[in-house]
Amino acid sequence: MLVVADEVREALLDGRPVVALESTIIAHGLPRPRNLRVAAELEKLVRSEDAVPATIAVLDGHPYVGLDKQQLERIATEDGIRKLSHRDLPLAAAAGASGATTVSATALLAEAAGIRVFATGGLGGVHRGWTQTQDESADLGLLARTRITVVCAGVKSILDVPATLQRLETLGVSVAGFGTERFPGFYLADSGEPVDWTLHTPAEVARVMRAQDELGSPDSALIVANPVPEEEQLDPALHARVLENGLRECAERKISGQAVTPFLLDYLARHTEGASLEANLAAVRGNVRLAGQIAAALAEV
Ligand code: PSU
Ligand code: MN
Repeated sequence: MLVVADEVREALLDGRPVVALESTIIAHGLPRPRNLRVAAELEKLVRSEDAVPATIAVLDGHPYVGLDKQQLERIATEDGIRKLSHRDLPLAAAAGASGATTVSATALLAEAAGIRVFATGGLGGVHRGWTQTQDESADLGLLARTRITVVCAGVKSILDVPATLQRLETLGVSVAGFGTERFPGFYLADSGEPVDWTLHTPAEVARVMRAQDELGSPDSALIVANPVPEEEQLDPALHARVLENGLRECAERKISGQAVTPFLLDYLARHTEGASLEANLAAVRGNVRLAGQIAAALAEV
Protein backbone atom coordinates (compact mmCIF):
# COMPACT_ATOMS: atom_id res chain seq x y z
CA MET A 1 0.00 0.00 0.00
CA LEU A 2 2.95 2.30 0.64
CA VAL A 3 4.07 4.53 -2.21
CA VAL A 4 7.83 4.84 -1.76
CA ALA A 5 9.50 7.46 -3.98
CA ASP A 6 12.00 6.00 -6.47
CA GLU A 7 14.92 7.94 -5.02
CA VAL A 8 14.11 6.71 -1.51
CA ARG A 9 13.64 3.10 -2.59
CA GLU A 10 16.91 3.06 -4.50
CA ALA A 11 18.84 4.57 -1.58
CA LEU A 12 17.37 1.99 0.81
CA LEU A 13 18.23 -0.87 -1.56
CA ASP A 14 21.82 0.40 -1.84
CA GLY A 15 22.12 0.86 1.94
CA ARG A 16 22.61 4.61 1.52
CA PRO A 17 21.46 7.05 4.26
CA VAL A 18 17.79 8.09 4.32
CA VAL A 19 16.05 10.42 6.80
CA ALA A 20 12.28 10.43 7.31
CA LEU A 21 10.59 13.79 7.97
CA GLU A 22 7.09 14.28 9.35
CA SER A 23 4.45 16.49 7.78
CA THR A 24 2.26 17.59 10.71
CA ILE A 25 4.82 20.21 11.60
CA ILE A 26 4.41 21.54 8.03
CA ALA A 27 0.60 21.44 7.82
CA HIS A 28 -0.34 22.19 11.45
CA GLY A 29 2.77 23.29 13.33
CA LEU A 30 4.00 26.25 11.26
CA PRO A 31 2.21 29.29 9.78
CA ARG A 32 1.69 29.74 6.04
CA PRO A 33 3.41 30.64 3.78
CA ARG A 34 6.59 30.05 5.78
CA ASN A 35 5.70 26.35 6.19
CA LEU A 36 6.32 25.50 2.53
CA ARG A 37 9.70 27.23 2.51
CA VAL A 38 10.65 25.34 5.68
CA ALA A 39 9.53 22.01 4.21
CA ALA A 40 11.83 22.55 1.22
CA GLU A 41 14.65 23.84 3.43
CA LEU A 42 14.53 20.76 5.68
CA GLU A 43 14.79 18.43 2.70
CA LYS A 44 17.79 20.44 1.48
CA LEU A 45 19.46 20.18 4.89
CA VAL A 46 19.13 16.38 4.76
CA ARG A 47 20.77 16.42 1.31
CA SER A 48 23.60 18.62 2.58
CA GLU A 49 24.49 15.72 4.89
CA ASP A 50 24.56 13.37 1.87
CA ALA A 51 21.35 11.64 2.92
CA VAL A 52 18.06 11.27 1.03
CA PRO A 53 15.00 13.00 2.56
CA ALA A 54 11.69 11.15 2.77
CA THR A 55 8.87 13.43 3.87
CA ILE A 56 5.87 11.29 4.77
CA ALA A 57 2.17 12.14 4.30
CA VAL A 58 -1.11 10.65 3.08
CA LEU A 59 -2.55 11.98 -0.18
CA ASP A 60 -5.94 10.85 -1.50
CA GLY A 61 -5.77 7.83 0.77
CA HIS A 62 -2.26 6.73 -0.29
CA PRO A 63 0.57 6.80 2.25
CA TYR A 64 3.60 8.39 0.54
CA VAL A 65 7.18 7.93 1.72
CA GLY A 66 9.04 10.70 -0.09
CA LEU A 67 7.07 13.54 -1.68
CA ASP A 68 7.76 15.42 -4.89
CA LYS A 69 7.52 19.22 -5.12
CA GLN A 70 3.80 19.31 -5.96
CA GLN A 71 2.93 16.85 -3.21
CA LEU A 72 4.87 18.83 -0.62
CA GLU A 73 3.03 21.93 -1.82
CA ARG A 74 -0.33 20.23 -1.32
CA ILE A 75 0.52 19.39 2.30
CA ALA A 76 1.64 22.95 3.00
CA THR A 77 -1.12 24.86 1.21
CA GLU A 78 -4.24 22.74 0.69
CA ASP A 79 -7.23 23.35 2.96
CA GLY A 80 -8.66 20.35 4.76
CA ILE A 81 -5.38 18.49 5.22
CA ARG A 82 -6.08 16.41 8.31
CA LYS A 83 -3.79 15.61 11.20
CA LEU A 84 -3.20 11.85 11.17
CA SER A 85 -1.85 9.88 14.06
CA HIS A 86 -1.20 6.17 13.43
CA ARG A 87 -4.73 5.16 14.42
CA ASP A 88 -6.10 7.42 11.68
CA LEU A 89 -4.11 5.80 8.85
CA PRO A 90 -6.56 2.99 7.97
CA LEU A 91 -9.50 5.40 8.17
CA ALA A 92 -7.80 7.94 5.91
CA ALA A 93 -6.78 5.19 3.46
CA ALA A 94 -10.30 3.80 3.16
CA ALA A 95 -11.83 7.27 2.88
CA GLY A 96 -9.32 8.44 0.26
CA ALA A 97 -8.51 11.36 2.58
CA SER A 98 -5.38 13.52 2.62
CA GLY A 99 -3.51 14.28 5.80
CA ALA A 100 -0.25 15.18 7.43
CA THR A 101 1.34 12.51 9.61
CA THR A 102 2.30 13.07 13.24
CA VAL A 103 5.37 11.51 14.82
CA SER A 104 3.44 8.30 15.53
CA ALA A 105 2.07 7.88 11.99
CA THR A 106 5.38 8.93 10.41
CA ALA A 107 7.37 6.50 12.53
CA LEU A 108 5.02 3.65 11.62
CA LEU A 109 5.21 4.35 7.88
CA ALA A 110 8.97 5.00 7.94
CA GLU A 111 9.60 1.68 9.63
CA ALA A 112 7.34 -0.10 7.16
CA ALA A 113 9.44 1.38 4.34
CA GLY A 114 12.70 0.27 6.02
CA ILE A 115 13.86 3.71 7.19
CA ARG A 116 15.70 3.79 10.50
CA VAL A 117 16.21 7.51 11.22
CA PHE A 118 13.60 10.19 11.60
CA ALA A 119 13.85 13.90 12.50
CA THR A 120 11.23 16.20 14.00
CA GLY A 121 10.95 19.20 16.32
CA GLY A 122 9.55 17.96 19.60
CA LEU A 123 7.67 14.77 20.40
CA GLY A 124 4.15 14.71 21.72
CA GLY A 125 3.70 13.43 25.26
CA VAL A 126 1.69 13.74 28.44
CA HIS A 127 -0.24 17.00 28.60
CA ARG A 128 -0.49 19.14 31.73
CA GLY A 129 -3.75 18.34 33.46
CA TRP A 130 -3.53 14.74 32.21
CA THR A 131 -5.12 13.38 35.38
CA GLN A 132 -8.35 15.03 34.17
CA THR A 133 -8.11 14.80 30.40
CA GLN A 134 -6.08 11.58 29.91
CA ASP A 135 -4.42 13.49 27.07
CA GLU A 136 -1.25 11.59 26.25
CA SER A 137 0.07 11.75 22.69
CA ALA A 138 -0.12 8.52 20.70
CA ASP A 139 3.56 9.21 19.90
CA LEU A 140 4.66 7.54 23.14
CA GLY A 141 2.86 4.22 22.77
CA LEU A 142 3.89 3.86 19.13
CA LEU A 143 7.55 4.54 19.92
CA ALA A 144 7.41 1.70 22.46
CA ARG A 145 6.84 -0.78 19.62
CA THR A 146 8.62 0.68 16.61
CA ARG A 147 12.31 0.22 15.83
CA ILE A 148 13.24 3.73 14.77
CA THR A 149 15.58 6.46 15.94
CA VAL A 150 13.87 9.80 16.46
CA VAL A 151 16.02 12.90 16.62
CA CYS A 152 14.09 15.62 18.44
CA ALA A 153 14.58 18.56 20.81
CA GLY A 154 12.94 16.55 23.57
CA VAL A 155 9.18 16.76 23.96
CA LYS A 156 7.16 19.93 23.49
CA SER A 157 7.53 22.26 26.47
CA ILE A 158 3.76 22.80 26.54
CA LEU A 159 3.59 19.29 28.07
CA ASP A 160 4.10 17.84 31.52
CA VAL A 161 7.75 16.97 30.89
CA PRO A 162 8.49 14.91 34.04
CA ALA A 163 5.30 12.86 33.52
CA THR A 164 6.27 12.29 29.86
CA LEU A 165 9.75 11.10 30.83
CA GLN A 166 8.18 8.77 33.37
CA ARG A 167 5.87 7.32 30.71
CA LEU A 168 8.83 6.76 28.38
CA GLU A 169 10.57 4.88 31.19
CA THR A 170 7.48 2.75 31.89
CA LEU A 171 7.01 2.02 28.18
CA GLY A 172 10.67 1.02 27.81
CA VAL A 173 11.70 3.60 25.22
CA SER A 174 15.46 4.31 25.19
CA VAL A 175 16.33 8.00 25.72
CA ALA A 176 19.71 9.70 25.40
CA GLY A 177 20.78 13.33 25.42
CA PHE A 178 23.02 14.32 22.52
CA GLY A 179 26.02 16.19 23.93
CA THR A 180 24.06 17.06 27.06
CA GLU A 181 23.22 15.62 30.45
CA ARG A 182 19.96 17.60 30.52
CA PHE A 183 16.76 16.65 28.75
CA PRO A 184 16.13 19.43 26.19
CA GLY A 185 13.01 21.58 26.47
CA PHE A 186 11.98 22.05 22.79
CA TYR A 187 12.04 25.89 22.67
CA LEU A 188 14.57 25.78 25.53
CA ALA A 189 17.94 24.04 25.68
CA ASP A 190 17.13 22.53 29.09
CA SER A 191 13.73 21.29 30.27
CA GLY A 192 14.92 21.23 33.88
CA GLU A 193 15.05 17.41 33.89
CA PRO A 194 18.19 15.23 33.65
CA VAL A 195 18.83 12.33 31.26
CA ASP A 196 20.44 9.04 32.30
CA TRP A 197 22.54 8.64 29.14
CA THR A 198 24.56 11.00 26.97
CA LEU A 199 25.81 10.30 23.45
CA HIS A 200 28.43 12.52 21.85
CA THR A 201 28.82 11.55 18.20
CA PRO A 202 26.65 10.22 15.36
CA ALA A 203 28.86 7.10 15.33
CA GLU A 204 28.00 6.46 18.98
CA VAL A 205 24.29 6.73 18.16
CA ALA A 206 24.75 4.26 15.29
CA ARG A 207 26.42 1.80 17.69
CA VAL A 208 23.43 2.01 20.03
CA MET A 209 21.14 1.25 17.07
CA ARG A 210 23.19 -1.80 16.12
CA ALA A 211 23.08 -2.94 19.75
CA GLN A 212 19.28 -2.62 19.68
CA ASP A 213 19.23 -4.94 16.67
CA GLU A 214 21.58 -7.44 18.27
CA LEU A 215 19.59 -7.52 21.50
CA GLY A 216 16.39 -8.08 19.52
CA SER A 217 12.85 -7.50 20.72
CA PRO A 218 10.99 -5.58 21.97
CA ASP A 219 11.10 -3.40 18.89
CA SER A 220 11.24 -0.07 20.64
CA ALA A 221 12.60 3.29 19.51
CA LEU A 222 15.68 5.28 20.43
CA ILE A 223 15.05 8.93 21.27
CA VAL A 224 18.06 11.15 20.58
CA ALA A 225 17.31 14.36 22.43
CA ASN A 226 19.25 17.16 20.79
CA PRO A 227 18.97 20.61 22.41
CA VAL A 228 18.40 23.84 20.49
CA PRO A 229 21.64 25.88 20.75
CA GLU A 230 21.40 28.09 23.84
CA GLU A 231 21.93 31.27 21.79
CA GLU A 232 18.88 30.38 19.67
CA GLN A 233 16.53 29.31 22.45
CA LEU A 234 13.44 31.24 23.52
CA ASP A 235 13.96 33.47 26.55
CA PRO A 236 12.97 31.15 29.45
CA ALA A 237 11.13 33.88 31.39
CA LEU A 238 9.11 34.89 28.31
CA HIS A 239 8.39 31.22 27.61
CA ALA A 240 7.06 30.63 31.13
CA ARG A 241 4.86 33.74 31.08
CA VAL A 242 3.31 33.24 27.64
CA LEU A 243 2.82 29.50 28.10
CA GLU A 244 0.89 30.07 31.33
CA ASN A 245 -1.49 32.44 29.53
CA GLY A 246 -1.79 30.08 26.56
CA LEU A 247 -2.68 27.11 28.78
CA ARG A 248 -5.33 29.23 30.51
CA GLU A 249 -6.85 30.33 27.20
CA CYS A 250 -6.79 26.75 25.91
CA ALA A 251 -8.77 25.63 28.97
CA GLU A 252 -11.21 28.57 28.81
CA ARG A 253 -11.95 27.91 25.14
CA LYS A 254 -12.36 24.20 25.91
CA ILE A 255 -9.90 23.19 23.21
CA SER A 256 -9.23 19.47 23.43
CA GLY A 257 -7.86 16.43 21.60
CA GLN A 258 -5.83 16.91 18.43
CA ALA A 259 -6.39 20.67 18.44
CA VAL A 260 -4.47 21.33 21.69
CA THR A 261 -0.92 21.12 20.35
CA PRO A 262 -1.45 23.28 17.21
CA PHE A 263 -3.36 25.85 19.29
CA LEU A 264 -0.58 26.20 21.86
CA LEU A 265 2.23 26.33 19.28
CA ASP A 266 0.35 29.07 17.42
CA TYR A 267 -0.46 30.93 20.66
CA LEU A 268 3.20 30.99 21.63
CA ALA A 269 4.28 32.21 18.19
CA ARG A 270 1.72 35.03 18.22
CA HIS A 271 2.47 36.16 21.76
CA THR A 272 6.27 36.10 21.47
CA GLU A 273 6.33 38.11 18.20
CA GLY A 274 7.51 35.01 16.39
CA ALA A 275 10.43 34.31 18.74
CA SER A 276 9.07 30.86 19.64
CA LEU A 277 8.79 30.07 15.94
CA GLU A 278 12.45 30.94 15.38
CA ALA A 279 13.49 28.75 18.33
CA ASN A 280 11.29 25.91 17.03
CA LEU A 281 12.88 26.19 13.57
CA ALA A 282 16.41 26.35 14.99
CA ALA A 283 15.70 23.15 16.92
CA VAL A 284 14.24 21.37 13.88
CA ARG A 285 17.16 22.40 11.65
CA GLY A 286 19.66 21.03 14.16
CA ASN A 287 17.71 17.79 14.45
CA VAL A 288 17.47 17.30 10.70
CA ARG A 289 21.23 17.75 10.24
CA LEU A 290 22.03 15.41 13.10
CA ALA A 291 19.60 12.83 11.72
CA GLY A 292 21.44 13.01 8.39
CA GLN A 293 24.76 12.44 10.15
CA ILE A 294 23.36 9.51 12.14
CA ALA A 295 21.94 7.91 8.99
CA ALA A 296 25.36 8.32 7.36
CA ALA A 297 27.15 6.81 10.37
CA LEU A 298 24.70 3.90 10.36
CA ALA A 299 25.43 3.20 6.70
CA GLU A 300 29.09 2.84 7.65
CA VAL A 301 28.89 0.48 10.65
N1 PSU B 1 7.32 19.07 16.37
C1 PSU B 1 7.19 20.38 16.04
N2 PSU B 1 5.94 20.82 15.66
C2 PSU B 1 4.85 19.96 15.59
C3 PSU B 1 5.00 18.58 15.94
C4 PSU B 1 6.27 18.19 16.32
O1 PSU B 1 8.17 21.16 16.11
O2 PSU B 1 3.76 20.40 15.23
C5 PSU B 1 3.80 17.62 15.86
C6 PSU B 1 4.27 16.17 15.69
O3 PSU B 1 3.68 15.68 14.52
C7 PSU B 1 3.76 15.44 16.91
C8 PSU B 1 2.49 16.21 17.18
O4 PSU B 1 3.55 14.07 16.68
O5 PSU B 1 2.94 17.56 17.01
C9 PSU B 1 1.92 15.90 18.55
O6 PSU B 1 0.56 16.16 18.53
P1 PSU B 1 -0.39 15.57 19.72
O7 PSU B 1 0.11 16.26 20.96
O8 PSU B 1 -1.79 15.96 19.33
O9 PSU B 1 -0.16 14.10 19.75
MN1 MN C 1 -3.19 14.87 22.32
